[in-house]
Amino acid sequence: MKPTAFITGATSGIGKATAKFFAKNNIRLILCGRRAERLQELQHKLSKLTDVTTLQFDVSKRNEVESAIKSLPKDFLHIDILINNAGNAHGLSTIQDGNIDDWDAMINSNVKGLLYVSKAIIPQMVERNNGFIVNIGSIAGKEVYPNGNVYCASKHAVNALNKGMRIDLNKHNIRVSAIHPGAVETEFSEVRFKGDTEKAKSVYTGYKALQAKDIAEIIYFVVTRPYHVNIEDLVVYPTAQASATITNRNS
Ligand code: NDP
Ligand code: 8X3
Repeated sequence: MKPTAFITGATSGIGKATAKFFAKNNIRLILCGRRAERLQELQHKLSKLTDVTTLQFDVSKRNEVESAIKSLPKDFLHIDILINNAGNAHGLSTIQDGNIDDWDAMINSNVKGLLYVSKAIIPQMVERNNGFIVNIGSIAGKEVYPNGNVYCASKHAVNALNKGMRIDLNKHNIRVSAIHPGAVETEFSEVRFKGDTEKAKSVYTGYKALQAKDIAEIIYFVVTRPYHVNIEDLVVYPTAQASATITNRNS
C-alpha cells in the first residue's frame, strides 16, 4: 500500500519540490496552498506519476483548515505523512519599526497554522499508532539575527512544538522530525520583501544557495528510514553559509 503525504505550502519552493520528489517515488499526495491555479497545474502534472488530490485553504484560518481537511475524498482520508511546511517571513525590520500586520501574518501562518493543521491530522495517527510529522523550521529557529525578531520567534516556536510533539506523541509510536534550512532559493525572499525582486535576488547572489530540491531530497530520506529510526532534527546550510549572518559571497 502506497503511503499518503499531506504537504502544506505545496504551491512553491520546498513544498512543491517535495511534492515532485514524493510523486516520483510513489507517495500519494494531498497538496495544499492558497493559490488554486498552481494547485491545479501541479495536480495535472503529478497525477501522471501518483494519486493526487488538492486542498485550497489558508493555514492561518482555523475554520478553513478544519473544513478543508474534513472535505478530503474517502481514499485520501488516511494520512501517513504530514509535512508542515507552509509559512513565510513578512518584512525584515527592527522590533521598533516592525509592522504589526506582518507580525500577525508570520505568527498566524508559521505557528498557529502549523498547529491547526496538526490538530486536525494527529488524532487519526494516534488512533492507528502510526504516522510521521515533519516540521519545517529554519536556522531562524536556532538563532536570532538582526531584524529577524518575529520571524525568528515564530521559527523558535516551531522548534519547541517539534520537541513537544515528540514528547507527547512518543507513546503513540508517531515519528516527529524537524528540518531547519539555511538560505534556500525560493519565493521566500520575494514574499519577505513584498515583491521587490531585485532585493530578493540579492539574498542569493555571490554564492550557491540551497535549492528547494536539496531540501526535498532530505525530507524524502528522513521519511523513508525504517520505522524504528527517527531523525529528530537536521540543520542544513549551503556550504557558503556558516550562520544566519555569515555567508561567504565570494565562493
Ligand atoms: P515559498 O514562498 O517559495 O513557499 C511558501 C509556501 O507556503 C507556498 O506554497 C505558500 O502557498 C505557502 N503558504 C504561505 N503562507 C500560507 C498560508 N497562510 N496558508 C497556506 N499556505 C501558505 O517559500 P519556501 O518554500 O522557502 O518556504 C517553505 C517553508 O520553509 C517555510 O516554512 C519557510 O519559513 C521555511 N524556510 C525557508 C527558507 C528559505 O531560505 N527559503 C529557509 C528556512 C526555512 P500559497 O501562497 O499558495 O498559499
Ligand atoms: C529562512 C532563512 O536566514 O532568512 O528561514 O531566516 S533566514
